[in-house]
Amino acid sequence: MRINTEEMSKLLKVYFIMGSVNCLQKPEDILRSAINGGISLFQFREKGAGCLQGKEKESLAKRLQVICNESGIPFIVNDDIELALNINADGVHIGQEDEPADVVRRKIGSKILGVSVHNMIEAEAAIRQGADYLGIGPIYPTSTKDDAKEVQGLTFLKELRSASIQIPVVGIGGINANNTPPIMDAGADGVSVITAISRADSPEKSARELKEAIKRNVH
Ligand code: TZP
Ligand code: MG
Repeated sequence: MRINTEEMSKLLKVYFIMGSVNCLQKPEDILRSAINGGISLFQFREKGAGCLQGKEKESLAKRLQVICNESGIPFIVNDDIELALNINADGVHIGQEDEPADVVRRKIGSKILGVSVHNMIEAEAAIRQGADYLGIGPIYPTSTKDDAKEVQGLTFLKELRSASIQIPVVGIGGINANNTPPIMDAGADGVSVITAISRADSPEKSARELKEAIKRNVH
């Protein structure tokens, strides 16, 4: 059975995304610490210069998946549908450069499907094709993604909500606890972060601060 909107919305509150290249400490330690701090969802995103490939990538994915499973945190895989199916991940997140959402939906059955979108046409297509949630960004400047699109601020998020599109939505790009409130006010269900947690001195503290910021701004 597909996840319902309410459950999806809850999972998006503090959505931590990480791959080995984002880490200053051991990925397993960062993930455990982030879980202790209260993240609600995890995405394995093994991308960028020097990222792991093949068996090494799969092995890290499995190690992180075990940690998520122990704590009941759903484990999402970025882009790599084959890996997600091989290890029986809880879902996948795709962008506009990946296979179309309806093709991915057929491959993954009822697993969670997230799609990055940047305008109304992409958003409407993703919803029609079976997305469970949308990722919107970069909201703020980020240096984590080399090929990130232009910073869009909150304009598109607000446009989506004023068009009465109710699908769960998460903001991404340059987000931390301090700049979270306007994103929630604009109608997001939660925030997704890489650097704010993966490169924090204490991923646990950083995750907790994000969780507190969300709690104060839930509508
Ligand atoms: N997509 C848009 S911005 C971004 C992705 C994957 C990177 C977000 O990373 P950070 O470090 O939280 O800015
Ligand atoms: Mg992609």
